[in-house]
Amino acid sequence: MARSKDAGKTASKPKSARSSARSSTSPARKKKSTKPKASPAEFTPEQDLHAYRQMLLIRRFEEKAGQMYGMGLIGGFCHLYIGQEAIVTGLKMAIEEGDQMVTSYRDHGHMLACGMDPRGVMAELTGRRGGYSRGKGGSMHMFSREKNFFGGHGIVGAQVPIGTGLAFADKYLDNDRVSLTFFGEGATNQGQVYESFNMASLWRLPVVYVLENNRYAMGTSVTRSAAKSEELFNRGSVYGIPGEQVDGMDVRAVKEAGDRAAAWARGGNGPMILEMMTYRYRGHSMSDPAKYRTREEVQKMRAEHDPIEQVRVRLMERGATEDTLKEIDREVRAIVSEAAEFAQADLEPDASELWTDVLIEAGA
Ligand SMILES: Cc1ncc(C[n+]2csc(CCOP(=O)(O)OP(=O)(O)O)c2C)c(N)n1
Ligand SMILES: [Mg+2]
Repeated sequence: MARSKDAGKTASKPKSARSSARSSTSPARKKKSTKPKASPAEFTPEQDLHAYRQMLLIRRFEEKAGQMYGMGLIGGFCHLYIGQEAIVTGLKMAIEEGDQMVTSYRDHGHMLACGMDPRGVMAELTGRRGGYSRGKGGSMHMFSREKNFFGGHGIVGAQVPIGTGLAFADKYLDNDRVSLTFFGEGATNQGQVYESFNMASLWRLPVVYVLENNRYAMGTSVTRSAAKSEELFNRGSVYGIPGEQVDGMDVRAVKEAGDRAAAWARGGNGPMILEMMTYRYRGHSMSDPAKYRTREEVQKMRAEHDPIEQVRVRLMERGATEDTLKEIDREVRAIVSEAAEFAQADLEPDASELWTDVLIEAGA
């Protein structure tokens, strides 16, 4: 792979040290780390409609979750994904049935993109027995083996070794699957991320590291917390992991980069890092008034880069009618309302459930 300025310093290493690194015939060494490409390939109208519907579902679901939290119907933490919808939507369009996803606590969008039932997700938020963790996990702890979604993790960066482990299992089982392992830019300064990079590169594990750079980790801006914050996609370079920076607000760019990265990992070349440049419109969690940034900054992102609006404009330019788009909006709102009603009508778990699902039964 191309060397960054810093990585270039390794050129002065003794020859023996260089030759003990991965062989220069490794395809990973030829892959360049790059900044975003100028313009991604167009979507077909069907792809645009699919992306529009999917991103709108995530946005409306999150808006409803925010409302319900405000009404006291959701307890605990609740981190919304509003603004970042193009990332999980575009990547889901790039991967194949059976590929896995694992992410942090900002996870509702990932679950919906994986095809998990909005009723089960919302009921988990309200702590009801029809929720994905039977009402005992909440926003940050939901899983679906059926949909290959492995959580939902509250400890920053904890999902990175887990996603790497999924890829280890995939390689071991030789099942041709890829693990998409998402984390925020705030997690990129954690040791466990680099321990994972090392093993993933060493064993050429089929993992795509999706770094969702929304510019803030709680109230701390990336420029205040990360060295060389303008090129986090290069953070795997010393391990020989190629990286790309991607416009994470453009679902087409996300899918295109996802196609490349998934093919790379599936092709036996090892891991790849996709740094998705994005923005969260809401505070870190529902309890964050977001005073560390200006209202104008948020407004500018919404007005100029909104991922859903971009697709809406494209669809209209290519002949979609207002009626078609309104109909999609109506359908999506109906799905979300139904989920919200279910999540309020469903029962709370019975007290006898307090000790179930805590430990796996012997022999299970
Ligand atoms: C190990 C650990 N340290 C600190 C926290 C508290 N914490 C929760 S979220 C967060 C910020 C993480 O930001 P980032 O990785 O950028 O993800 P984002 O919230 O922007 O999606 C912090 C510090 C935590 N949950 N776990
Ligand atoms: Mg962040």
